[in-house]
Amino acid sequence: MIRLIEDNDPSAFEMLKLLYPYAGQAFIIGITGSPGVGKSTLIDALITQFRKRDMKIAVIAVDPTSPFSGGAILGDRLRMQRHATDEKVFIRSMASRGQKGGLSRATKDTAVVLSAMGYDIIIIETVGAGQAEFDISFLAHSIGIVSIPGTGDGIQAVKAGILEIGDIFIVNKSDRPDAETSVLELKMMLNMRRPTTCAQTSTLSPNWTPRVLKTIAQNGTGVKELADTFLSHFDFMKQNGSIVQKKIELEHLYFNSLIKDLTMEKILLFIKNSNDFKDALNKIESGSMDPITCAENVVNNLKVTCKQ
Ligand SMILES: Nc1nc2c(ncn2[C@@H]2O[C@H](COP(=O)(O)OP(=O)(O)OP(=O)(O)O)[C@@H](O)[C@H]2O)c(=O)[nH]1
Ligand SMILES: [Mg+2]
Repeated sequence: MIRLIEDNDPSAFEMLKLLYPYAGQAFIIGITGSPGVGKSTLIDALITQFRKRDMKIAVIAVDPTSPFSGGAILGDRLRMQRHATDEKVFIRSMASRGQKGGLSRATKDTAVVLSAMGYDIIIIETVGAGQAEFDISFLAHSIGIVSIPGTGDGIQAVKAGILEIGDIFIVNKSDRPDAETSVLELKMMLNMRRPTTCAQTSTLSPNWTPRVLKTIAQNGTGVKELADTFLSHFDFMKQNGSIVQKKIELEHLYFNSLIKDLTMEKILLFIKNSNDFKDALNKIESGSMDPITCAENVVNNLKVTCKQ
């Protein structure tokens, strides 16, 4: 099913419609941070913690940065290898391969499949956040931002708007010096963060105070607390009802991205079947008009009528 999604197979669309009513129970966690901060190692350790609670875990490792990212993806798989034989753990990597609607849609569709399959927790690993191409806050219920000590990541986070979307901030590699300074720095910046309400396009639940935790992913230090904190964030959202709001918000975003994709597909098909388009191709081929003017003419001549 996931392969069909990746291959833009039309049958995937039909199957997603059937699966959709069964999706929606899973808790979706986004783990994001700069390259190499230890996200995959941390997820590997988190899987161990969630498995102790007998939960079924799925991981989608997303690499939006490059279509030639075989290496990074291999790294992600390798770090989580020890769970490969556990039938209640599923790990999948996704790279940009020109999916319809981009990687966000493909990842969302994959999360629908995994949720319908009864995975309790779906973890999405992604490099960076707040990027135009892939925004984790469109997909996850709870977001963990991973940084490491002494890299000035905190300042970067403010610049990238990451502070606004994080629910849990993780200072990994805290076996390195200055971990405590990074924790304090993050806490200070979070104190200055503007309060956000659920109605805004943010993953912040009302009144949830973002947590800052230290971990050493390599030996599992602090990861039990991290797993507990993610689960308590989920409980918190369930108890105050904000999870319902959050899910509606995410559904709207999914709906909007579908509208965008389907509209684009329909219009492109219409254009490609038009005489204007064929004429323009001939003009480009004969060299009588440049492609820029041709494209402009085709689109300017477009008349869209909607059935009311
Ligand atoms: N010292 C130390 N090293 C760590 C820790 N956690 C991870 N590492 C190491 O950091 C390196 C990168 O770890 P990954 O888990 O691949 O990091 P990542 O963020 O998933 O990397 P990308 O997916 O490539 O962005 C590996 O060599 C890990 O062994 C830690 O807590 N302390
Ligand atoms: Mg990784």
